[in-house]
Amino acid sequence: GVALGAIALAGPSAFAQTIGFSQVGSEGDWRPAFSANMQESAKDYGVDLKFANAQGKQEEQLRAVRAFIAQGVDAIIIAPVVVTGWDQVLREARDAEIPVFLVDRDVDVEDKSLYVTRISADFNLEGKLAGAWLAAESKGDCKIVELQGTTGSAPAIERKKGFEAVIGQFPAMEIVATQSGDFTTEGGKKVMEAFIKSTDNLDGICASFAHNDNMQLGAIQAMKEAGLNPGKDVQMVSVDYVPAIKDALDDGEANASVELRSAVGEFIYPVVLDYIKNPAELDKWIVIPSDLHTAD
Ligand code: GYE
Repeated sequence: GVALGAIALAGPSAFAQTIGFSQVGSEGDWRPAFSANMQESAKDYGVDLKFANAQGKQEEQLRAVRAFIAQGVDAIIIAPVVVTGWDQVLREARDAEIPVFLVDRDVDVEDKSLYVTRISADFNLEGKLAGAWLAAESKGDCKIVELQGTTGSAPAIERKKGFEAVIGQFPAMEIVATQSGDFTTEGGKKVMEAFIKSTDNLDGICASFAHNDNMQLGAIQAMKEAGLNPGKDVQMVSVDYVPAIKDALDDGEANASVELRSAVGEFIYPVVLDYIKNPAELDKWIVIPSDLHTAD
């Protein structure tokens, strides 16, 4: 006991906790900003962060998590690509007595005790905020094209559900075309090109709802190339609020974006580090607030 205080004076590095972080990939603009924040703020918390980029592949994530287990890290943080397929590897972490924290995306496991908690925004609420904005803007009368995020990912599932829950209250609001653009600018551009063809130049379409800004930015490009007026003829609403969509909002080519905070290391590390010191049961979800922005 006596030695503890004295050793603590040696500074955080003497007690650095080693944390493995399995990140989805580097798609879009939000994800790299989130990765950079996790890496930079690790230093502020004296965390030795082992960062693994899965390039959008769940197999890579499973490999990374198993490598973290083999290294005997103090905790594992996962931003899961998709919700399914996690039970087995989470059991392996539990058998090794390594606590697992989810950040950003969710998993679908029967036994929620397999992870300590999830620290993330409420994607369902984001979809609702987007839908509520569009309902007000269109006075409840709007045919919508939807650009979905990565199939099977929590944000694609929940943003769609939340959005549909709100527009479902308005008999004249309807999604007339929907497709996945995989959360990328190129994906969004391709999907919007297909929508432009299938709807005769977006004839009668009042809005584009994209599950993230990068797909919307790709959609804006596709529409401009087709001689259409994004932000004017078609209302453009998306999620993330990255710098490029702020520019598009200023230019009147986008109309609304729900902010997803990327500087969230300050929410995540204190929870993980406290738990390592004092493994007390936590709420299963620690929610980071969301906010809707428009041009004004
Ligand atoms: O909105 C998107 C990213 O998982 C909520 O993933 C996140 C989403 C985010 O690629 O831009």
